[in-house]
Amino acid sequence: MCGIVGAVASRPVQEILLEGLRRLEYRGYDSAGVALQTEKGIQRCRRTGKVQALADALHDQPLQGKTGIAHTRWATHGVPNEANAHPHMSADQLAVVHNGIIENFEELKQELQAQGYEFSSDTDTEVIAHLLARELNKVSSLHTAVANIIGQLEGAYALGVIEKSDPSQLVTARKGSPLVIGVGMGENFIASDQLALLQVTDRFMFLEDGDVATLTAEQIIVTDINGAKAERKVSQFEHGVSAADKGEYKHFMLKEIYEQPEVISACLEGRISGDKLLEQCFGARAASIFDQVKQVQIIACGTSFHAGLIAKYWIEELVGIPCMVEVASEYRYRTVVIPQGTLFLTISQSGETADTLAALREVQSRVLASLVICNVPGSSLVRESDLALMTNAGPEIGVASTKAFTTQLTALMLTTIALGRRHNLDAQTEATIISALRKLPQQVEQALAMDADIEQMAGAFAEKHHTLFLGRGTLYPVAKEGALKLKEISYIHAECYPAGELKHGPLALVDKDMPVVAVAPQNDMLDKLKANLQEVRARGGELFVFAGSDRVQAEEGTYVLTMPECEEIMQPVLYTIPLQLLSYHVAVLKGTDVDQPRNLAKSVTVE
Ligand code: HGA
Repeated sequence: MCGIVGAVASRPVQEILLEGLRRLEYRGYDSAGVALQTEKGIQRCRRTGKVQALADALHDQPLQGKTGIAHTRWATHGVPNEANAHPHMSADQLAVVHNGIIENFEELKQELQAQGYEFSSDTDTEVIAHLLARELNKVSSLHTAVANIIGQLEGAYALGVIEKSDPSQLVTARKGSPLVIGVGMGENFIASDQLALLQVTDRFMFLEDGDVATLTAEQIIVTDINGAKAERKVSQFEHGVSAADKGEYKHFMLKEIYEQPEVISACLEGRISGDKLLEQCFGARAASIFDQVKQVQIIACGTSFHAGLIAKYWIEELVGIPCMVEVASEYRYRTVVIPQGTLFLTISQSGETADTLAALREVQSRVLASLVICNVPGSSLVRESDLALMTNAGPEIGVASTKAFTTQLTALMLTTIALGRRHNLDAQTEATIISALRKLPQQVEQALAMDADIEQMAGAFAEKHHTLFLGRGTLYPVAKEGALKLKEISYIHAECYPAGELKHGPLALVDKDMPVVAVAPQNDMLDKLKANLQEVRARGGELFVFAGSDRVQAEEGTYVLTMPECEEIMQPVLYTIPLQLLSYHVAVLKGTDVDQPRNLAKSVTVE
């Protein structure tokens, strides 16, 4: 996490940097800062809290400069205070912004302190500033100094550096943390993601691990990990600028919930034809890889992990091969046995999720092939996987993921079909699924029409401290995702159980103060689920049921909202919608910061 922006131009850049930070605030927001090359040398301004606090300070005392770097922080080393906020400086010579973690910073810090370098923060980042200052005693070019010191850094970094003797340049480098270069006309930029720069350019250059680049207003020079000059392709941003605006909506989260019919269509576009999947959408090598797949290992974190849990049901039922699902932070650190013919499937909105990326790197050479389901083209997971299927959800700004999840599910169903063709899935079943997928955007639209009823229902939750979510089958992970959403943005404790587990423990918690949310579609598990719901009612628990049939009746203490009709196979997508809306409205009633909930950040690029 953390967001970096930098600019080198022939016009003042303070406002460009601030706007970039506002657009990156989803990545971290405990403090923010800028450093600019001014007539008085490098000048810096930092504030704790949100970017607005920094903007207010700069409004009172603007910094005039045409080259600068800026940062919005999500602390990993050192508490979120002004001294730890970036940019970090070495005396008044240079300033650095950093996203990532320097694992060996303690050793480096001791060494530098012994040589007389004074530290003014508890961050790992500050060692980079002093290492550079020390290196600049030996070499005259900032580019060379950066290239020389990055070899000493263990861990992950994306850097932006300015140095006082040459105000016309900005040097950047990356390894393991995201960074793009925005290519302008007579001005150039850096940022942690493209969104931050859409105000100034729509052309981007992606750096590879170990690259160092020097930007001036007129040119960009890149060297690779070996110090050799490198060419990196410039590509055009694909989504409209409006994707980064809230429009008529009060929050990005609500906007993104409402975008789901459109983005699910976008995810299907060009990938299905008639009643068939166009398998080439996975890339030229896909067919020969899929032919050899004997099982699937899914690795993901958070919401993406829930998408993976649903895909497991699909793959085992429709493909008929084993599918394992595990959170990346566990998988990457344990001894894993990888059977032959394993397709390693990662799921990540940003494509930069540190644990998922590390897991991929850990096993890349031991698996048959890797496939990523991802929303950000050009991200690390996309670049490093053998195959990629983009979710095409467009930029997701709300920290709590919504449209990314439902498009992940759409993409996972496409993956299930591609694999299923080689195993259990016949043409007729494929046609049925494709037809269900085609109907999905409209059904999601109908689910969104439940909004007003759900808003009313939210009142029953706002004062509560605990909730329980229940589901069975593919709707169990959907209920888990519902519980995660509620805790993320409303800070209400939400647990989720497969409904059949209720009697094995959690039933002890149920009383009138613990609302129970259940997703109860019309399927052959309905009677079993209804029995579980009776167990709740018998203990005085209030039930809030999203039901797929009139066989779940509203009565005292049981509130029922009927879902639009939908093919059973795509129910996980549809039943996600009311749970997203429920969390949203509860959070709004509680007055929390919906788009930037406390303690969280969006693209989790640290361990
Ligand atoms: N380690 C640095 C940067 C943190 C970061 O990238 N977070 O996502 C710090 O703590 O300031």
